[in-house]
Amino acid sequence: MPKRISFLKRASLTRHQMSQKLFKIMEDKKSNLCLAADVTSQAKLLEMADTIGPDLCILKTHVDILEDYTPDFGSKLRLLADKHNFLIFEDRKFADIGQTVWYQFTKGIYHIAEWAHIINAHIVPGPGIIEGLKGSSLLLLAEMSSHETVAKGAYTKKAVAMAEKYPETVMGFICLHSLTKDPGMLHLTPGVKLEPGKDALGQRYRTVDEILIKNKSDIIIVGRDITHAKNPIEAAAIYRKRGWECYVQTLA
Ligand code: 5BU
Repeated sequence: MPKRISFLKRASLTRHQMSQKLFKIMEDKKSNLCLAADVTSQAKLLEMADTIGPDLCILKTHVDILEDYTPDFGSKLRLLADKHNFLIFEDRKFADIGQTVWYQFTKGIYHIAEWAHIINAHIVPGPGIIEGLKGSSLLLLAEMSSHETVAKGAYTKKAVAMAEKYPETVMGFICLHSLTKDPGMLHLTPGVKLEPGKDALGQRYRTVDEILIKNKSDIIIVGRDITHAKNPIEAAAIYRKRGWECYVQTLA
């Protein structure tokens, strides 16, 4: 099986400054764990960011599920990101024409551009969506974890081709497998648990080992198995450790 290049080396193989920063955080913290902090209370989210933050390279948000959102949310989360050295990824999944996604990214209630380090987008609209988000730190949805997703085959290849045209904006992919030989590109995978399985609404879970060793992804995105654990801090530590072991095991 071909071995992987270290995250530290890969930091020097990308022009994207946010990717360089992320590779370095991963190496410094020995973490390829992204927490999907899917809670509906801002206080709870900020508490998790403060307690679990030391184990994370990225904290992923869905800001629009917060029931008590206040405009200082972004600055409070940024303070915790600085304190614990993780990046904030708003999983907004932009999906409209370039002009509209630019408004959605910079305006409205959430002003995502002011606090999120990383965002993501569907490729359905075509390259105009990347043009509209130019200069951001963008992940393209090339594959999804859910049952009977249509993001596969030619669609996934199209995402890779679109990413290659915008190296100054696109950092990599949300995907299930490594998709490109370009070592500067990042691969982040949701739908991860310690045991395979599914939920009641179409989510499919694969194991950490399958995602990182067999499929050669880079970062595991874990939500409910940490947030709903009896002890989320311990659960996060287990995922960080297993994720890092899988990475080290596949190094050249
Ligand atoms: P879970 O609790 O580990 O199932 O949470 C998974 C998270 O990843 C959740 O925030 C989803 O919105 C997100 N996700 C996903 O599950 N599958 C995908 O294909 C994409 C995002 Br894209």
